[in-house]
Amino acid sequence: MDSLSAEAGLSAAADLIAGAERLVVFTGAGMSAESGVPTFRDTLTGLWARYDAGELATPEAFERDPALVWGWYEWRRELVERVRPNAGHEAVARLDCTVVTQNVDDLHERAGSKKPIHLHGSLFAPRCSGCGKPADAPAVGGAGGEGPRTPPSCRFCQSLVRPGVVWFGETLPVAALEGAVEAAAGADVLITVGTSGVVYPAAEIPQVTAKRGGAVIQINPQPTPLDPFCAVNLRGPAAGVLPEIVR
Ligand code: BV8
Ligand code: ZN
Repeated sequence: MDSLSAEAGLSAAADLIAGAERLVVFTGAGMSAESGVPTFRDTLTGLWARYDAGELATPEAFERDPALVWGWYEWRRELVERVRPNAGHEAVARLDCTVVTQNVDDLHERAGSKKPIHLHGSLFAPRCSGCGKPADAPAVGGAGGEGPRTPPSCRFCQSLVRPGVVWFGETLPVAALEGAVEAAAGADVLITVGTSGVVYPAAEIPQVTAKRGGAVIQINPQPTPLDPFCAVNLRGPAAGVLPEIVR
């Protein structure tokens, strides 16, 4: 179904959500854009501009230059600590739904969403790169600015502590992926918000719902490869559209 006029699209989406029995909200970096968190493609500003996100977010990059990669994630963590959930996060928190996110920020939790499923980990769960044990979260509110920072050492085995995120080439946490696929397979309505739908296996999630006959609603200012799977495509920003369709 091609995109209905904006008004019709908004009310069709609102009706689907109001009538949903098992609702999933699937989010990407665009969900946090209006809070001031750069999307994955935009995170490379300033010092980081000379690097490719896909390169920095890899075990090889951490192996090669741990201080550069740790510095990048610490910069992103401090940025997230300085911002607040937006009206989109707040609208999602009002819904009785399962939240599945690719984001490593904690804005869904801070808006009040219960136990969102983090497919790609979190900026707030550092662990040892050797023994895997959780490491102490770095002090809150540091304004370390941009630049390489030496990662702390594990107090159990002295190996380097790494960010608790999933890097390219690494498998996703099994429980998170299984929980997300199960929720998507059982959903009668899934809203996909602010994702370019190019990173796998995460991008499969909305497709699981569509292939099971569920209705998929997309919120994104731009078209994405997920368009063909969607019953309703709403071309707008998350913090503008979600409060409109969540009664
Ligand atoms: C794996 C954590 C087993 C770290 C991330 C199948 C086909 C092709 C490739 C593969 C495949 N299977 C596996 C691969 C390889 C790879 C992959 O998918 N590569 C892609 C690039 C082709 N996948 C993996 O490596 C995965 N692991 O498969 O393991 C394996 C291992 C080896 C070999 C084979 C299999 C692990 C992937 C996870 C990587 N970690 N994040 C960190 O954050 O630093 S991924 C990271 O990038 C994010 O988490 C997210 O998933 C992705 C970015 O996408 P988006 O969130 O969508 O953000 P993006 O910036 O792209 O787009 C923003 C969108 O928002 C845009 O559409 C924009 O229009 C919109 N927008 C902007 N403003 C707003 C808005 N929308 C609404 N409102 C607004 N205001
Ligand atoms: Zn260790």
